[in-house]
Amino acid sequence: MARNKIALIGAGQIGGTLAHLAGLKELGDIVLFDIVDGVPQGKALDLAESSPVEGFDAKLAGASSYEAIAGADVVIVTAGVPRKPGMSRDDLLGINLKVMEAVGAGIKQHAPDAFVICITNPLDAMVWALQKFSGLPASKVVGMAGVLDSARFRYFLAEALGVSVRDVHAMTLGGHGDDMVPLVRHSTVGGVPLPDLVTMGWLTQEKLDAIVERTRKGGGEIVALLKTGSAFYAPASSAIAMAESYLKDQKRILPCAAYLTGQYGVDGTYVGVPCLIGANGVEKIVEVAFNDAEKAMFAKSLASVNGLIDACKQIQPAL
Ligand code: TXD
Repeated sequence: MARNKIALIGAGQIGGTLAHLAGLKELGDIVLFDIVDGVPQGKALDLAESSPVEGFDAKLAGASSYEAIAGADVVIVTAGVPRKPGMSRDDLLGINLKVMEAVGAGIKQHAPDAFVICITNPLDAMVWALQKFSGLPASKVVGMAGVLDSARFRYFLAEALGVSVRDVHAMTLGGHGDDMVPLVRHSTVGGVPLPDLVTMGWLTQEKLDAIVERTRKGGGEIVALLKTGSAFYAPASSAIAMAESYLKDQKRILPCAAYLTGQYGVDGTYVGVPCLIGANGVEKIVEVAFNDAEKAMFAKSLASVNGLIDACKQIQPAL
């Protein structure tokens, strides 16, 4: 059986890390595409030269033309400009919307059967625009944010409690912004919900509140430390988990920005919700029962996403 093909649009910090992980995990042959000539070719060659040492078989190629992504099974999009210190995700909107238009056209023409994962910020608006520009079915176009935000939440909890990250399950839904929705009641350590851990004295309410707040601001914390650019290792790992669930039909339930058609009382918007990812793309959207406080947080986050989508429509009335 022929190997799968993974096309990475954008060969920057995340794109390069995606290629590295996809190679190490032998997910398929890899094409790195970027508008900056030389960078995708250089990264592809460097990674290919690591393959004999690491012991993985994959063809790696760099490209500056969309023909190279032809027939891709998975396309992961990081093309665009990342945040700089002091810059909000929304500042990126105008620049990256134009990038999505070009990328959407490239995917439509050369990889219309692919499962497309968008990472470019502002995430929820960019994945919405990419689906429109590409014309692919909404079940095949998802955004990566929830896996990353949940991973940050999980890591902070594991660190605070001194337990393995493997035993911490946590979920962050809503838009990928500072008003994202970390779901405390639905997150567990060793199967025990977080509020019960507070009752049991494992964690104080203050510490839990601080972790929730740190999770919301997790992206900014890294931006402030790095000073140039934003997080890339954990974002790449997160998108690879989504790609792997699709390619191997794992049917994992992962929080992704997905197109809602009535679920959660929302229609026609992309926002972070738990999705079952299998060979058909988003096969199911899980509707978590919210209490009033969670409903209010989700509504606030959704309003921010809708604001960004409206801003896209202003810039591009055709959308
Ligand atoms: O959770 C999440 N979704 C995110 C999103 C977490 C972290 C970072 N997030 C966003 O991902 C970030 O705000 C950016 O919008 C993207 C990519 O981040 P990365 O750190 O990889 O940015 P780089 O290193 O600047 O890489 C972007 C590449 C760069 O090489 C550009 O030359 C290229 O994109 N680029 C393009 N490639 C193809 N086509 C076009 N038009 C294009 N424009 C720029």
